[in-house]
Amino acid sequence: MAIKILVAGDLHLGRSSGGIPGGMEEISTRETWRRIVERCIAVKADMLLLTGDMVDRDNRYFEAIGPLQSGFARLRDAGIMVFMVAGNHDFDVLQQITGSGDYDNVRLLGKGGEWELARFEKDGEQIQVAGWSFPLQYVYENPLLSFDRISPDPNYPLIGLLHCDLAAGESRYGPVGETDLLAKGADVWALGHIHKPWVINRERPLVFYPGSPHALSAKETGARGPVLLTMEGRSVSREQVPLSPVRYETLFVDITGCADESDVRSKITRKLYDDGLDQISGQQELAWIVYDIVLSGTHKSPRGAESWATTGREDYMHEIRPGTKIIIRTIESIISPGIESLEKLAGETSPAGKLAETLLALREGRTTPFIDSLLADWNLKFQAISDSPAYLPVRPAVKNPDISQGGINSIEKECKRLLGELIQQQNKSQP
Ligand SMILES: [Mn+2]
Repeated sequence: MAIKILVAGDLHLGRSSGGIPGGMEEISTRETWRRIVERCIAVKADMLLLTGDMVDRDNRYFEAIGPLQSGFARLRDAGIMVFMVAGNHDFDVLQQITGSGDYDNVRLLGKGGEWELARFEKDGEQIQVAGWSFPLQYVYENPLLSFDRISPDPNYPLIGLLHCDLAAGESRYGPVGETDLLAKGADVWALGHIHKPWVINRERPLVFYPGSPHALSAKETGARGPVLLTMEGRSVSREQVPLSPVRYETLFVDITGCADESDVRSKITRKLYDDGLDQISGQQELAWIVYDIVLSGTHKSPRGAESWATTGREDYMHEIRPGTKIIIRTIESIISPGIESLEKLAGETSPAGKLAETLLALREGRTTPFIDSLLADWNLKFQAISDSPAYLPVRPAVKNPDISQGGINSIEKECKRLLGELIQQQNKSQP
């Protein structure tokens, strides 16, 4: 008989999705916790595995504990086991909740940073769950170094539960390497900490981050939700269950050929509608789709086209079906002046000529002395900003940013913007 397991982590109870007007219950992570619990019951899951950071450190006492407890009680009444580990956000609070002894169906594994093994049995089938919890907010050492202190039975499937920072090099959030995980003899590693859903290894062992089940900010794009595992012996199938009430997306809108404001606006509206329909197919639970729009294509006045698009952005809200609304969070522009005008201009020695030459070179992947000097300048300034003490607390989140590509994108964007303005001024001064 198959064993059904729902896996979630990084819910950050106490937080809500950003960039959405009003403070509705449906955009808070409590709502997604409620949905996870109800889904466990609806699919008749045997167990729920939680991979840490279920509770947000900054908001824990007031908002998180009550919902977590009532969820545990619902699961207890439905006969569903919960195995969990603590992350860097909830290393102390999960222990307080489970320490009360009210929930004999809930096991916090690996308290105090000591690996712990639990057994689950159903109809004569057995699964082992090994877990390790954060003992403190920061852990600089690889938690797998002490894994060998437990002795799982090789005759039964083994699931490892761990909140850790994979492939990050040095980290204060439990750094581990992929090879460490592969070598431990587990059939599945369910991980927490990284918010992007990520499958590191597909075949035994299956190694994956379910990602944050509730999209918290515009950085967390795409479908979000817990992962449903079905285990038959040692064979595992995996399926994401998109339960997040919010989805963030970036949408490119090519405005080439748009003659006026109403053209640009209706192009955007149409694109939003088409994309919105794609997003909601199969996702009954979606209450909000939040778009970052990037205007692209060519226009003789890039600046003008951008301003047509951005006026009235704040008021845009479209109900694409009852209960699901679309809003625009930001509009950015990478519209460029038409290629014909670029080639013609590039021959001139004027400032516009210089910009056009630069844009053509960037488009063809070439570099010029001008681009090299801008890029060197950009790198210096970027370094100065990222080295500033103000960014110290967030620096671990910015891992190896592709600095030169960022510089090139910025240069391209600014060249387009400047050139657009120059052309517009020229057009105005012509009789
Ligand atoms: Mn974490």
